[in-house]
Amino acid sequence: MNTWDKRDDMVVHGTDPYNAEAPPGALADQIITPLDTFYSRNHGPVPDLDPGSWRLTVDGLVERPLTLSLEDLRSGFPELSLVATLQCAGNRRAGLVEVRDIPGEDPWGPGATSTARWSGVGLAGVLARAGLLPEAAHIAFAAPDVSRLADPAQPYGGSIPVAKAVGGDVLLAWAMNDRPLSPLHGAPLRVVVPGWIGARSVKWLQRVTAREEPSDNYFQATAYRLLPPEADPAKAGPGDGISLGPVVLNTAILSPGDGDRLRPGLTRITGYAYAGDGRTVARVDVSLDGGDSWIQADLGEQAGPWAWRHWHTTAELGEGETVIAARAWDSCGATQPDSARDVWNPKGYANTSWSRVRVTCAP
Ligand code: MTE
Ligand code: MO
Repeated sequence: MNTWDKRDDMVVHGTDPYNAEAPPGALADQIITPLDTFYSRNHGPVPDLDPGSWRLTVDGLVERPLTLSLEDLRSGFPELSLVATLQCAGNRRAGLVEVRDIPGEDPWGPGATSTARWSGVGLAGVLARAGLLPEAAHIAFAAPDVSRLADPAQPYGGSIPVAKAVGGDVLLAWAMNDRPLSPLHGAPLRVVVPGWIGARSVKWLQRVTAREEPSDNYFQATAYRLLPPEADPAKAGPGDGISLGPVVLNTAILSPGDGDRLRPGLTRITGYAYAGDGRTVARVDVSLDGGDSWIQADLGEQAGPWAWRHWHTTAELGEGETVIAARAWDSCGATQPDSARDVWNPKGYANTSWSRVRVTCAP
């Protein structure tokens, strides 16, 4: 265990701020990710907030602005729990970096996604108590942590449309896997926006503001946007590119690992797939011949509408090198592009191309 109570074999992309993911095999075969294995993505130092004096402000386009303590939230609203996957928009960026370098962004593997059972209160109930005015179209979240990697330094925040905020199972969570939320994961209270990119699940939540427009926070207006391939991200300003919201269908092979040396013969192949808001994983295909032919994987349990789905199959691997590829299909019939070239973008978000691992079999 290290400072943040994470397993010792975490792939650490940075310590200040702390950014780390579990090795792929550690995510295999379990729907709920243990706390010590759950990835963490931070843009600034982790704030140390005193839960006793902490308050949540609810303001903006509401009839009754609110100031709520943790106790007010616990006693004033029903406690809700749900299993939800968080997926960083930068998950699998390493595959994009292989196409063309992405300076200034960490090369995350397939572990920038994890699943927890979250408990807290529904955002919808809190907004109902405040009384949303008819002009309210977006709900903005603000936190105290400041990113010094942006120039000038930027506080963290983001927003979601009102329809998702009131109808999308959005939680204000104080517990993760039935344990009090840790400082690293957003204590005392964080947003969990199921089915949306992790960036919208704002940690260390201090303010919820109803607005006509999306948040003008840097991380909503400028970062987490998909720019065209030729754009210079250093010159991108507020509103440029496509704002990322609902997660795009994705999958990753978790076992065997890339570069593994195996014995020839029947080999178990496992992974996860995740479809994001409004869709479910309908099918996962695995290929050993570059996509000329496909085996349908067995899908594991669907733990509610907001959880990833694990899958597995067995395939006969011959001697020598094999590239195993996997692609998922969602309930809309959409699937994933073959190549990372097809989706390369200057900030390295949403690498949804086929997952591939290269293994070598020798007797
Ligand atoms: N909230 C704050 N206040 N500061 C942050 O840096 N990172 C976001 C989101 N919420 C972030 C934040 C991003 S990009 C992701 S992917 C998730 O938190 C990661 O949550 P985790 O660290 O609990 O895994
Ligand atoms: Mo993220």
